[in-house]
Amino acid sequence: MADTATQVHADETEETDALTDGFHLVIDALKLNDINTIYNVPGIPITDLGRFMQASGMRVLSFRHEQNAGYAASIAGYLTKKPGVCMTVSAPGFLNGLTALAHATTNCFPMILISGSSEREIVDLQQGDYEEMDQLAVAKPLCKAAFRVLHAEDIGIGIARAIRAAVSGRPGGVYLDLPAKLLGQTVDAAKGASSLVKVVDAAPRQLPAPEAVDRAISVLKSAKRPLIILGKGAAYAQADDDIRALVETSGIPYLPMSMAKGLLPDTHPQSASAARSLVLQESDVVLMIGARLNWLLSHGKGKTWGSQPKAFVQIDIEPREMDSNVEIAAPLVGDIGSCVSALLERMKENWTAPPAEWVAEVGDKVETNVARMAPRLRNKNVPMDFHGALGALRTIVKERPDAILVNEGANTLDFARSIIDMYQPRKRLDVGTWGVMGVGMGYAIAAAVETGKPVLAVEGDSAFGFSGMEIETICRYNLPVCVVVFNNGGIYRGTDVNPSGGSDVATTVFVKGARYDTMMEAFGGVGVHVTTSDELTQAVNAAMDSGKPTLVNAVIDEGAGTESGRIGNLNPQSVVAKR
Ligand code: ADP
Ligand code: TZD
Ligand code: MG
Repeated sequence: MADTATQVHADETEETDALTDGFHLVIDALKLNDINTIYNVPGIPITDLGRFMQASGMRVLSFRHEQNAGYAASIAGYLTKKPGVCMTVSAPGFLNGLTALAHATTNCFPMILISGSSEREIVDLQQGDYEEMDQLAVAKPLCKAAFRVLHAEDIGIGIARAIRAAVSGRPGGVYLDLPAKLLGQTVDAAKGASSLVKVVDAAPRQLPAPEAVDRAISVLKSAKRPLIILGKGAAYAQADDDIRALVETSGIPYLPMSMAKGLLPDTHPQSASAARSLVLQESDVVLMIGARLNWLLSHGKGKTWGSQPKAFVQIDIEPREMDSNVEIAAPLVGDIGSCVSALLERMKENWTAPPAEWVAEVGDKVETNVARMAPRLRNKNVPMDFHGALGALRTIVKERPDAILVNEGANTLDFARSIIDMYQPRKRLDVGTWGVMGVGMGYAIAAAVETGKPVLAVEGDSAFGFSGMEIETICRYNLPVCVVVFNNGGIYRGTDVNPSGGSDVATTVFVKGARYDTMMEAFGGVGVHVTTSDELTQAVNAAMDSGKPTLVNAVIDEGAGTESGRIGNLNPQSVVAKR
């Protein structure tokens, strides 16, 4: 009897040894492609998938809300040029992750959202399955590509397609639908192994056409007042040395978009950041590198760009970006690394620096504006205003240039962007193309996880609220993140009053005297309450030295901000209300 039992058991083991399943094929396919970190929220049908991933040595970080896991994945993609992966449950979890997927697509970050889904047969007949939703159809308009895998043998191909779609050409978000049934499907192990695909050259170089390079060089040479604009595409491309060499060889003043700050140090003599209005208005030829002429650049026209006619040279991997808002005189379509090195080669042969009067005019303006700002940054007002508080943080970032700065809010964002100088590429992570609130804690977590560097998250009190619960995640994984909440008691300001005279507070106002620092303490992190810029400096330095999860509640003057920060002009106006 005993012998028979042993025999049966041995046969069974042999049989399962020869099998693999959907769970394990997903893991093997990701690992084969060097994807080893997953940002997720567990639940049916992906709980075991997460467990098996962790057991297989992958890093699986669990969040409190899928949107934050999704933002983490999106910025992991930006920082690493590999797709960041967010994993969610079906319908509601999927929808929670979808905002981040759309955000990744909008910002050109490579990301894959993997969601479990319910029984196809029931979903398609709309018979009311657990978390029923036709997720593939919902995802499609919001991402670059969307795939569903129905057979375990196709998992390798499905994941390969998702990776290639996310990182090739203009990067973006990809949705991958994995029905519950797929995960449990078994396949012969050898057959399963041979179905996996290692993606070769996932983001191939795209060389610019020689005649396009000639055209770009000739337009640049015609300039009397040239300008270079660096966007976050340039930072993403990781062609840092060549971009710096191009700027320096050309001698042209440059303007970094917010996430391109630090590609060259903001203190670089050619930086025109402090003379933004002047260079946009007065330039005659503008070389755009990985930046779009969208709302952030006033669509390349109108008052911001002055009356001076412009000729644009634009480097972008996406051909359809050309002429999207204004005529592009010299489109240079290709990957930034290849395009920049092609221009650089030609400049090394023969190049004349831009006219000295232009360079001097820009330099003088920068100097005047920097000098004008300096005393405001040293102010010791109590309560702190944005300048005093950010002046303190500016010094900290100068002393710790390899720390990563995460930044969101309205005034907290706009003032920090112009006040805090960045010194290294890809160190400033912010609200991006949509100006979205809620990226803060997801970004901070992924930045710490992907780079191992300390993170300073400078957050408006409203902005922080969108992802605030993730401070538990920060404490759970003991990440070196210091969150500074700029607590001005509301959205833009804490001083609005309810115009009806009713007992509700105004729509933009929060609880007075809120103590966000005590939230951090609830999870075992360090909470500090500060009211002066010296206390702020001390608290942040201590956090950065210790690497302990810290939240600094920085009290900011309730009345210091302005409506919508710097973009109040985008608010529609009511003629009727003004009558
Ligand atoms: P910003 O907001 O900083 O102005 P955008 O997000 O508007 O930047 O623009 C980034 C641009 O960079 C996009 O048009 C995108 O197609 C492009 N891009 C991203 N990666 C690359 C790359 N490796 N090579 C060329 N262009 C790229
Ligand atoms: N919801 C989302 C997802 N994104 C948004 N951008 C907004 C709402 C609208 N919004 C802004 O554009 S800024 C902001 C909101 C709600 C918050 C500003 O308040 P804050 O910053 O406390 O974060 P300041 O320093 O008080 O201006
Ligand atoms: Mg606020």
